[in-house]
Amino acid sequence: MSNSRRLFFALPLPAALQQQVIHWRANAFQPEDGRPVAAANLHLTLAFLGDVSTQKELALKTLAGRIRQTGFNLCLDDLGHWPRPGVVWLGSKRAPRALLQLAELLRSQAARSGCYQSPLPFYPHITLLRAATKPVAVPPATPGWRFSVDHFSLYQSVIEHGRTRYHPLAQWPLNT
Ligand code: 3AM
Repeated sequence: MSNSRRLFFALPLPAALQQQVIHWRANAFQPEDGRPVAAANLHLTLAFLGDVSTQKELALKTLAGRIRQTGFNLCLDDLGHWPRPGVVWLGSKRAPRALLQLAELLRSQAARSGCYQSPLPFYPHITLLRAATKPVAVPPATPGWRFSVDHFSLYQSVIEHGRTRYHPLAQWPLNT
């Protein structure tokens, strides 16, 4: 599809936290466990949109700009492995209600705009390793990082020199 971009809404991780996570990850996993996601690509997907036309992108941005949702603190105190998609992830034992509401809103706006949404339940997570299809010894705990979420972003997913890169296109504040 020409004039379309592969897009998704996500929560970015603060740059300092991205660095802390990759340094911890280097010790917490073995090289054969999976392919590490680049520090700058660490994010929490809220809604995957797929290939979106310029016109639909504009409409989705307008809808995103109308969202009035409170910010929240996110505690990254959970870890897991999904062998089927081959993902090792970082998450929250108790996802904040505001996070779930924000994702639900973005996903329903996307669905109403014709972006296919997976029927699988939304499980908020940050992908740490991909291609993790073999058993992985998941550490018993994370350092328990916490950060304050005060905006969400729209990203474009592109392949550059054979590597996936996520470019932030726009961001919207969450109410304090
Ligand atoms: O970082 P995670 O894994 O949570 O897995 C892709 C990534 O999320 C997901 O969108 C995010 C940015 O690429 N993704 C890719 N293709 C997808 C699809 N067809 C998808 N999510 C749902 N359906």
